[in-house]
Amino acid sequence: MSDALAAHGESFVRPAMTRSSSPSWSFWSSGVSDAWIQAIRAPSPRASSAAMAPSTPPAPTPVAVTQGVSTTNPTRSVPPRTRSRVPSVSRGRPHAVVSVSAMYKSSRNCIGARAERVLGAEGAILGPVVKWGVGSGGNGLGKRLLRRPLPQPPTTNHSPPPYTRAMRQAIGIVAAMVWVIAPRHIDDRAAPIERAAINDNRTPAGTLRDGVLTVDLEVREVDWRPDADDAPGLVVRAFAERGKRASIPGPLIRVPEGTTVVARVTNPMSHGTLVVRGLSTRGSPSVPDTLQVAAGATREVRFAAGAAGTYYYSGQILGGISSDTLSTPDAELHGAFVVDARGSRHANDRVLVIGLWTRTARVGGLVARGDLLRFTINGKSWPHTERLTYSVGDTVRYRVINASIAVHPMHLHGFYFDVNTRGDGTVDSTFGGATSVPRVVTERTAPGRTFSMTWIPERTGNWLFHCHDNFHVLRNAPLDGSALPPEHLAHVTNHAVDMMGGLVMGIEVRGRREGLVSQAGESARRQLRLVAQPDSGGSDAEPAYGYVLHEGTKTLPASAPLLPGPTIVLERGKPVSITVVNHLREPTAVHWHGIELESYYDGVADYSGGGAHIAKAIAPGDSFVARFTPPRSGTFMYHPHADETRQQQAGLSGTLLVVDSVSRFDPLHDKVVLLTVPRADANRDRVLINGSLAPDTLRLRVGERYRLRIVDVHTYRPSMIVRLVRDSTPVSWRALAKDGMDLPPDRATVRRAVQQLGNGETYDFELAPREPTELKLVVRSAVGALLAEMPVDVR
Ligand SMILES: [Cu+2]
Repeated sequence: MSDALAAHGESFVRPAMTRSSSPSWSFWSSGVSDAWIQAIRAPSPRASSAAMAPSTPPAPTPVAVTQGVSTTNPTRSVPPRTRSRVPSVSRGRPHAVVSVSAMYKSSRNCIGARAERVLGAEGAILGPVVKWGVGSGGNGLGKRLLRRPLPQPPTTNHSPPPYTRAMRQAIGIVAAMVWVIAPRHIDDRAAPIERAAINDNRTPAGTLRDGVLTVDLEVREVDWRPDADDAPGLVVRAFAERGKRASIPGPLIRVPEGTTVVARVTNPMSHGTLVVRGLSTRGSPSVPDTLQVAAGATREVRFAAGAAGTYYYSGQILGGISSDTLSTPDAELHGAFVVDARGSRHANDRVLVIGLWTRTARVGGLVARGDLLRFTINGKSWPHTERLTYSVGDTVRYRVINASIAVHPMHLHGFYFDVNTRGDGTVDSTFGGATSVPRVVTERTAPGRTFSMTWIPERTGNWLFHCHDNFHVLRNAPLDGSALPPEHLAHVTNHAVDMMGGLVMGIEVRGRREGLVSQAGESARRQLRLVAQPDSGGSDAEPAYGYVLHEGTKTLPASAPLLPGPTIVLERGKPVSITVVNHLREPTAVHWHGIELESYYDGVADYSGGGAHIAKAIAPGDSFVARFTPPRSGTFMYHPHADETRQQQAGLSGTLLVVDSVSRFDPLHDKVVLLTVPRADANRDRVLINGSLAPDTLRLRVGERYRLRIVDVHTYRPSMIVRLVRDSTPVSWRALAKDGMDLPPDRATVRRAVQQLGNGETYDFELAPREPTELKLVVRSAVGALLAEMPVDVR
């Protein structure tokens, strides 16, 4: 990982600091309506002029001419139906000049570049939005944003500021004028709105003829249902092919290498310039990237598709009118753009676009269940994401596009995958040829980045591909703003469905059953017992739990506090039975992260297994026997996959080591660095190393070789950076393994001791100190905040 990447997010303003300075944050988080927000805001000159703007589409204003772009006749390009969506006066209410959305959008301007710097900090959901809290969005989407209104605020004990009356009078006059000029605009809001199609990115848009793809795109307001089709939805803007339904994500542009693309883009909005990025030759960072389309105009762009790879295009409406402020109506204005190398396509090549819509924002990645946001993959949130089905032995290829403004460490259960390419939306680099391909179970992807991966499902059953930032796989409040019960009071019938949400893809592998794991008889298995139990301290909201490991007469840890979780050391190729005993007052389950095992033992409560043979959550007082035979030595982890955010914070996670020989395992030379979230006050800039805020000194001897195993099971903070420093300068270490997979020689290199970590990743490094010295292992956030320190003493 380059330093540039490692440093991304440095300019991010930590929401925790801005939270208290942003009054509107608390307004929104308490569900206050637009009207009340309006009442506390000063009217802006721009807003009034906008409110009086002509209701017919204005003539296109001059825009910067991009190479190869022509402007076509705007009157021809705006169909009557769309024109009737010109925002009415009642929608273009006065609003604040200071614009969050503008902030947000300028940061999102190029998802790949600036957004990553501004917003790519660990766990950052919406720094700027939280920071500013007010602003202008687009063409009057505000009041329609939620298909059902948020709960109304109390109105009795609140006096409107004096200007409110004058504002209302002004609005009334303008509304009357518009009524005379264009009455159909007034009742526009009552018109049914187009339901967005959910785009599974299997059908390319446009017409491909003689090496030329012609595609007509336009922006529309749509009714989007990221949850169930009949659940409350949102009004957002989406791309559409003209003459077809709009979709989220937008139409897929997918062409063979060598194709010329002719894209006509229409902005039917009455106000605001549509800025589109990504519709230019890919693979060449120097090509002009921005296409600006004035309100009411259509522009055409013609370009060579460029180098094979995974890309995307995105849009935003700049300078439009909106009464909505905190929501992100342009968050779904994006679509995949794939250039296939000749002859490279195959049946299981799928494009997965990650999106994030939010109305409420939370600090530092600590998303509350009640927050109004949606993490989506191809337009849907778990459990409504598409279920992918494969046969044993298939070759499966995903192209993952992070079109959201958050970092996502994407984790595949049960199997390793090859990372074939990594891109930034403009350039896609391939691994291959002289260098080996990273083989991992977790790939961290920053905002605006893309990657492609290949894997082969070798075992049947249900599997997951999901984000390992726990806060991105939470079930959030319904989009009508109604409340979910607190997790510890949630009445759950199926953990996988009731407790998870967001960035999760369900995978079913069918075919012949492989007896890989559980064939050994019970007597041939090593017997372990892992008890999940309450620890001292804790509360319902922030409980304290821990694991105790028993083997024969041995018990780990011997006494409270039960932190860190005991390191389980298994032997490669040796069958094991781990009886997980639940002494908690709530159901749990244990996922053996990174282990290649049978689905039934994979530990996703109420999901793992296949057909009718599904592993239930382990009820209080009950137990579950996990049987597997770890096929490779490496560094792994274990953690609950039932209410995982809360249970992991409570203390339920630990390191799982697989070694060549348990009897020869030498803890004096094999050192674990386990990073977890503190039990209480998890949003403070503190991270536990081996269960402690003041970890024990790591003692090394000159002339010996050590293996350092770094395990990241933090519940959020997907961009922590660990450094091993002398004074403040990183020393060197040799990379050995990632996610339990040994690195091939070309990757097992000596390098600066700096590593960016994503949740669900493990890294092994070799240290061979040559002289006595004092070192420190330092963990910092992406924005440089000190999270943890461990002294390293070399004698
Ligand atoms: Cu994520």
